[in-house]
Amino acid sequence: MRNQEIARIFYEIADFLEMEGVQFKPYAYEKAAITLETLKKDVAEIYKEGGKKALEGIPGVGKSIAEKIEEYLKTGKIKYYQDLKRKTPIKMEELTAVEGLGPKRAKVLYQKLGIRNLKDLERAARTHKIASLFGFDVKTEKNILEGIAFLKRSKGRFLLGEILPVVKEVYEKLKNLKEVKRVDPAGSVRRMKETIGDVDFLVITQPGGEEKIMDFFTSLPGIIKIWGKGTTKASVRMKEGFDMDIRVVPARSYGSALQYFTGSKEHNIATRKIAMDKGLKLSEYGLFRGPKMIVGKTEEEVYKTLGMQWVPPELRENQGEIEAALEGKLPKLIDYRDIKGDLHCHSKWDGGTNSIEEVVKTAQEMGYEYLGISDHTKFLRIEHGLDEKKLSEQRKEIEKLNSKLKNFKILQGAETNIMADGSIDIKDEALKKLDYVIAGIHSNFKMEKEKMTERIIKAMKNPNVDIISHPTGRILKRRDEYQIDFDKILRAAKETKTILEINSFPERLDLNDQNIRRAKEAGVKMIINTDAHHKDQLRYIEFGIAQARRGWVEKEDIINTKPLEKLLKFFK
Ligand code: DGT
Ligand code: CA
Ligand code: CA
Repeated sequence: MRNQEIARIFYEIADFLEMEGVQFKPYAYEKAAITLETLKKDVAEIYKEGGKKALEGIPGVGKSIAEKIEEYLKTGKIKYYQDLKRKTPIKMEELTAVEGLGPKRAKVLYQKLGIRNLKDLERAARTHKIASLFGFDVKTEKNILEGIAFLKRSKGRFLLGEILPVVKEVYEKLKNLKEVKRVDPAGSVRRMKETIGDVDFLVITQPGGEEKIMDFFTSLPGIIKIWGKGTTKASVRMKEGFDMDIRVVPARSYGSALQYFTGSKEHNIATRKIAMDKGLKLSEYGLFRGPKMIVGKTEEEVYKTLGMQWVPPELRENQGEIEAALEGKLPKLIDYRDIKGDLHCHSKWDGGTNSIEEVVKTAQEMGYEYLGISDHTKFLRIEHGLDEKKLSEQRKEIEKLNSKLKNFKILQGAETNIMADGSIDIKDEALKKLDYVIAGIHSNFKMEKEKMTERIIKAMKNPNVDIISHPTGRILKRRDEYQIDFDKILRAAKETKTILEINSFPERLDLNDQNIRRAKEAGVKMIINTDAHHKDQLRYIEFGIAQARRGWVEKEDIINTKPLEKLLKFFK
């Protein structure tokens, strides 16, 4: 798939254009990038089948952008992009990865201080060259250094959302190979951890199939380096920057190998100790008594022989699951098919890509029973936020669509803004008319802990606010949580019957697994939403459900596992 590469370039073009102060065009490139990122079909394929015209048929792709895609597919380059880069030779992606540093500021830093990359930026900030520039101050300098430190901490890890699509593609290819009897992704991918270091595949082969599998794996498209290739093991680097390992293991050891390579290391140490206490030895080769192998073929029999329940991979972090499994008290986790609808989706009304009708169609294809449209509201002017009047116009469209739908209901919500003082940017009378109200923080992220906590609690006390979106504000690899007293937030959520969101967007996953578990223990209800800005992003729900499972959540804890009528009862 070339889609991701091209999307990345388009995001960068958007940044370069924004830097130049160009109007509208950056937005067009960004939109095309989002579409490409979520497109299930390979653009190269689309082009091969229908040429440039077919490319123009992709939503958000006009004539000029289609030409750029064509050029890239033919030559591997886009001249327009090369020219932009030549004009301002900075590492745009690297610099704008620093929280709070946008393209415009990057340009100023380049022009005034010659800053081209992260290294230059760090040096300039450390030697206090930035604070004295017009439009910057000591605080921005401090923020830049904090942003850089944050990037360094998360370096070398990749978002589950970036990795999983590649893993699924490779998995399908391996599965279809006639030499492959069974294949599974193991490691942190199987545990659905929010970020991934590397990908680990395990395979059982048909007799004599090892060589074929090694050859196939090391010649997958997208490989830029082969670290090693043996008879049963291989390791490669993908163009996206992450590594993939594969191991062929014998069928009789497959269960114990899968258990071992799924990890986590901490979970394994604990299971090995349990084996030892029983006079057994657990390894990737099997569960042994002395030299004799007792079991090893399946994970289930390995856990059973250890006197434990089989542990869902998402729980394997040695965070209490060992004890629970020994007592037969593991939670009955929410299932990947339990969600009945998504209540956080944006539409064309606030500048999203798709019409309400289009998003609804995807929701129906996913087997949902309802969908909530929750566009941004007026404070977010850059996001074309809706005001009271627009909301009531939107209501009419939704009612009209609903009258035509069978066995499906569109709800009207809104993702309103929690202002610095905790008030909401839409009048109460207008909020009352909505089916439900989401409130989230989209500004003033850096507030003192106490003030930030009070700000969110005040929003929860608003009798119209039902859901707090992305409650802690963290952005993976970019921004830490806001300073908040989460226990206090949980108590207030419980008291005010406010629902906390598990936002499924790969960069957010907010609440994260640990906060989800705390919320569950506090008896706070949650909702798993996607925050989709494009219809295909409704599929991100998988990542939110994975986090919920990692947070020990059961079906009962999540309100959008309920049918519509029961769901509505949770709103104030
Ligand atoms: P990652 O790749 O950093 O996201 O995390 P994992 O969990 O996939 O770790 P990785 O790829 O280093 O190893 C895969 C699994 O192999 C790991 O989850 C548990 C097992 N493993 C690796 N090293 C050790 C070890 O030193 N001791 C034990 N008991 N298990 C290990
Ligand atoms: Ca791994
Ligand atoms: Ca590995």
